[in-house]
Amino acid sequence: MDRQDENKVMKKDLDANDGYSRKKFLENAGAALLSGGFLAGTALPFAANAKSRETASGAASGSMFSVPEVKRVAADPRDIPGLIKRRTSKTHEITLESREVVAEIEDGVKFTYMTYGGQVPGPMIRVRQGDTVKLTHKNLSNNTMIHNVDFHAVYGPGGGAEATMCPPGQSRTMQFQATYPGAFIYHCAVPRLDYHISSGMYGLILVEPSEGLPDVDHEFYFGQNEIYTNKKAGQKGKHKFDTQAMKDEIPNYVVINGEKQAITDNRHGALMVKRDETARIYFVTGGPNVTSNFHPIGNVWTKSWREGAINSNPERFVQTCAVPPGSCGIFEMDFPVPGPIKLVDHALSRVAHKGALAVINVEGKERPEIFAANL
Ligand SMILES: [Cu+2]
Repeated sequence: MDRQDENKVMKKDLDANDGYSRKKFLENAGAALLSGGFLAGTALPFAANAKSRETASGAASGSMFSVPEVKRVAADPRDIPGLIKRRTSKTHEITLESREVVAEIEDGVKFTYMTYGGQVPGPMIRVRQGDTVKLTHKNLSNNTMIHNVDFHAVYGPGGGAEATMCPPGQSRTMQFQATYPGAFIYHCAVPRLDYHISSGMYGLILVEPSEGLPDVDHEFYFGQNEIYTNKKAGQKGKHKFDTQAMKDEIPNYVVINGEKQAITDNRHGALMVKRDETARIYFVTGGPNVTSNFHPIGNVWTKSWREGAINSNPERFVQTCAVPPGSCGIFEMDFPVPGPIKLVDHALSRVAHKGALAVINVEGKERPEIFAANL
């Protein structure tokens, strides 16, 4: 693998400094967004927050705010930092940007996503057990809401939620040591956290064991969340978030990497591997409410670390692994025969009707002693 053993600086091209100050934001979006509840860590009345959000959304359609429209929020499963070969500790300086963007869930269906780094799931962060992370959360100035980050890899209040909370146009920095290994979710944890996570604000941090991980031919990164919108799945136009549907836990989309069938030939393209290669998959379920039953159709998880608990012995030859909201899984696969492998949530209505599908195409010669068709 030629990928670098470093986390990229997770700041992309969008220029945060559009001259829109926090003061203006407060004047226009309503100071309720920052009322004592948030920063004091007590529960903010949801009604008050919802009101301020409506104000903010209203402003978003005017000239003051410009939540940008982007072509894609689906994270590229291959776009992750490479294996850590280093056997000493280091300090990482990592910036996570909160970005609100409008994008399509499927063709013709627009939705206002909330993301880290403009992608769902957010950028995969990779460190070694014992490393220190200086983490800056930057809330872009053209966003409409307050955001933060709660890392399950952190010993500390709220996983850093309070320490990273800030309104649009501001950033905050915290530092933590990654003391225990595994794959862990990070997610937004403001009072309406379910709404923010459903809209895309979650990702995965991998803390490699201090001795490292074995080489594989490919590593892929996926995240699952469910989306609740106010129109039928597939109905063209702009969909708004449906809070009641979320409370009832009845999503109209369940997606892997943010969009319906994002990583398939129907949308951004399937992944390609060669016969006899190996792959390791890092999987995070954002939820906020729905457990993934992660299964590779036409294959099996040769090794499965439930909950991403990489220091445990893996289970072998697991068909379907539950990955609950707020957790992760690490899986390894072999590809002994050619053909498509469909990665699904095996609660299959979510595949047939709601979008939970990704595809790995295996290229190579048939191996009829293992599988033969048309006999
Ligand atoms: Cu948020």
